[in-house]
Amino acid sequence: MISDKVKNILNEQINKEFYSAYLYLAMSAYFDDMGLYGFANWTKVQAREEVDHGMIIFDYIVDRDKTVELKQIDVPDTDFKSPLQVFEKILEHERYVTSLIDSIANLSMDECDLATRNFINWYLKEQVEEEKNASDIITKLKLFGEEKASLYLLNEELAKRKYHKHEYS
Ligand code: OFO
Repeated sequence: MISDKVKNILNEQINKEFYSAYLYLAMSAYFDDMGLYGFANWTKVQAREEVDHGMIIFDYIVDRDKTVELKQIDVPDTDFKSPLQVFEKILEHERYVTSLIDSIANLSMDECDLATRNFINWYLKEQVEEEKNASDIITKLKLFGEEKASLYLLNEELAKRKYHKHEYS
């Protein structure tokens, strides 16, 4: 049985995941404008994964016989200055999302909701990967710099990322 408190925080998280999708789409458009199509691809694939994250919570609320409440999605920040600054924003954002997931885990324990506590483990693992992905790219951007030749090579690498539907397991 999900309490109203847990239902509310899960509904909030659907909104945050869709906001994440918006944010990554805004970044993708920025990279596209710069002609960095590989960076644009990477962030667009990430946006699709964020939609999957939101939908997994959507389905969980429905499966638990509770009401999904869709809220207004904020306009994403579009103050982008360079590829490095964008990836620093990504890391900062993903750390924030990790803190939200931690709050869901803590609340589900407080509410003795072990099913939700177990459900949210998938997101805890996912966040470790999300933070690592951003921080690995930051390391490369710092190591090789943002000169044209380095950006060209990283752009080629990021162009290879393919979308795979994220499913709860
Ligand atoms: Fe859904 O993990 Fe990123 O934000």
